[in-house]
Amino acid sequence: MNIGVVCYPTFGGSGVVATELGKYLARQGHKVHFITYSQPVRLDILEENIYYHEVNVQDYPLFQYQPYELALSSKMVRVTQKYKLDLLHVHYAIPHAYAAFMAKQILKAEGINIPVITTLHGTDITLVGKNPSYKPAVTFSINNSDVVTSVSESLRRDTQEIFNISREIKVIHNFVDLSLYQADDNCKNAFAPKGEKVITHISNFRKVKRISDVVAVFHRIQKEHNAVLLMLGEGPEKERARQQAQELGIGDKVKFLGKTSEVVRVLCISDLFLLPSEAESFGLAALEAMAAGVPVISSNTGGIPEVNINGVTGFTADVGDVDRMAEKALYILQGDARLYQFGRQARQQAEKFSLEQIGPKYFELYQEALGLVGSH
Ligand code: GMT
Repeated sequence: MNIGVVCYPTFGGSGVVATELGKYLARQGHKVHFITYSQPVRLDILEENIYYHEVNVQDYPLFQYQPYELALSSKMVRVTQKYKLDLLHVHYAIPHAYAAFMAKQILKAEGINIPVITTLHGTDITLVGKNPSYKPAVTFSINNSDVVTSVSESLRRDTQEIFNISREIKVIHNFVDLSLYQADDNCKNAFAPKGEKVITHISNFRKVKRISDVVAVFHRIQKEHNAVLLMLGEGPEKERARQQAQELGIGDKVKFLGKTSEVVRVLCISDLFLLPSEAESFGLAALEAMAAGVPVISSNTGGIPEVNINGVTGFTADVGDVDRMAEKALYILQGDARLYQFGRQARQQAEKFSLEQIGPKYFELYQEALGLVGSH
């Protein structure tokens, strides 16, 4: 199959899912064409069957905002024609599903009928998509995709509640490549030379992640345990978090590692993962931590409870309830046996979301989508 993939190329979860799925399909022998404005961070363009097409937006002084959707649609049209794509799979509705609809119409006028699969990821629905400035266009592009998937049951429900949706939404949970996650004790010395407990958080440091709760929970943890907090990622709330840590007198214990490519290694040396988000359709970072055998303390919002099972793989608490989060973190950290047990259960839960189990579901969907429009 020749597959076109549109996604955000950044560190965000939707881009990671799109890239890992594309790499998996390429390993199965399909030709996978990524169409994005820069090379996706986890994409190795030297891998077999992987192609990368950059979307270039013309800078013109008349435009206050450059028309990215137009450039993206045009690129989708050209790549589909040149490489005889069988389908377009777009991740994150805004503006990808909208641009894909336009590309589909342009191609239709040329006699090419290509199915569009839209995967909804989270804030494209729960935060940005429902804003009145985007809502009609998002509703239209979801309803006019050939197949729509969401990454959790919770996101499916939210989509149906927020928008006037006339089509089925299939849930395909996010996945993780379990083979990448192996314990790496050697590397632990670098961050925890005195045997400190390693507490980790990974995100794009947006408000929705409630970064100040991460610091507040860690503040309570480190009163009882010799511990460090590793903060991975970049974003608008990072400096505020640094300041908060300084004010609490724990600046030396909170380490900001930025956009590191060593996510897997850091997770493999972690003892506990914190994800206190305000909204979270799935929580891919939590799943990745669990794959590394790391228990998760999280909020119970959105799709997180579909991943982090309260009392089994870690604990969940109401958004903002840092007292309970800290109390449960301390409970897990109380003794190696308990930490090990939660870690093992976390890994077992992650195994239900393996690439081998979830990857084929997308392929089945592609075949279904091709049947829907009839191959060309
Ligand atoms: O929706 C976003 O905030 C961006 C998106 C991303 O690109 O990181 O994150 C969402 O998609 C991830 C992958 O499916 C999910 O694991 C995240 O839970 C989800 N983020 C939110 O819902 C806040």
